[in-house]
Amino acid sequence: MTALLTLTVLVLVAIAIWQMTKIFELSQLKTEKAEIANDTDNKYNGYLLFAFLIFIYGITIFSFAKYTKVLLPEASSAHGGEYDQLMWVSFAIIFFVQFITQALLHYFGYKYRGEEGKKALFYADNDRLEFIWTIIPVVVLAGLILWGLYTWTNIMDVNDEDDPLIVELYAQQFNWTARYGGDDNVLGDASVRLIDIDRANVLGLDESDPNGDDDVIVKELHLPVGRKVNFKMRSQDVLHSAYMPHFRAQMNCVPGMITQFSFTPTVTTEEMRLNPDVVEKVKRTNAIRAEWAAEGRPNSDPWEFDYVLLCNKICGKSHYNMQMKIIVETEEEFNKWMAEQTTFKQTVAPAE
Ligand SMILES: [Cu+2]
Repeated sequence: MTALLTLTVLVLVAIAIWQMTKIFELSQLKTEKAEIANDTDNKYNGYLLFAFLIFIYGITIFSFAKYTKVLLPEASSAHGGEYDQLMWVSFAIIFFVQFITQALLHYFGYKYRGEEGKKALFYADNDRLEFIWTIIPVVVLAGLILWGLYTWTNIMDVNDEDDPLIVELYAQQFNWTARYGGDDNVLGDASVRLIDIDRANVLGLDESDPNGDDDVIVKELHLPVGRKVNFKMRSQDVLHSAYMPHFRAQMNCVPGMITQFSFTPTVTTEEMRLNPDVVEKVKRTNAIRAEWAAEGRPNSDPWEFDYVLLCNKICGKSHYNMQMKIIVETEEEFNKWMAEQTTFKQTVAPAE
């Protein structure tokens, strides 16, 4: 509150000084037209344009140098490479075009600055020039869009070829639950209307559907490396979004319908922990955490890399913490883990 008052006083004082200066200026006898830019003013503005050009190039280079490290590490899914390539090519084109157009824009602003007695040339149009600056963006954009559509169609082709593992991701405020199809790899029918918390039927499985008996419900997502996974997303309450950044995957979870996404994990958690970018990130994070620990602040335990499933729709007050750990492991490790899990039939309480 004090800060706001101080700021208000400062602003008011500034306005008062400005007004007083104006009154003083108005009271002076005018000898020259001070409001109209003269050659010196125009020259300064021309130089300022150049300075601004250097500033935007500088800040671009600075941002690339300093912040590239916060980008995601190499993709951990089969389709991720293609997706990243599309993004980097788009970045490169944008960077190249902005580098040239900004230079031209500011150079011409400087070159043709106002000068006493100089008159602008009347130049109606030039068909060839207009053709060139229309056709180049058309070709480049059409290429990018077509490539994007092709990539999108490839990624979004959810089918049952190659014996995919079927996994349901169930979103609710504010946590995730995963469900596997069990031995038959078929998910039992479910509806939010059948949820029975007292009997531990938390996902609303339809008990009359035998496919659901061997379903496995978990709070930590395990995936075997190299096997395609078909995700079926459901939401209990509001819009959520299942976001698995390391796998370049995201799909909205919509109440009342099942949405799908499919990908093949290609790098195990163990392998990813050895990735140079990840090693660096862990080092940086733990350096900050060590400082926190020294200050006695919470959440300062050393961190270890894990894949995560995050919610990417602002779905309520604890949205920020809506996440689930994902472990990508070898098929043997996965099968061993799966064998230790209990099925829906084993965990649900008998009906009275
Ligand atoms: Cu959410």
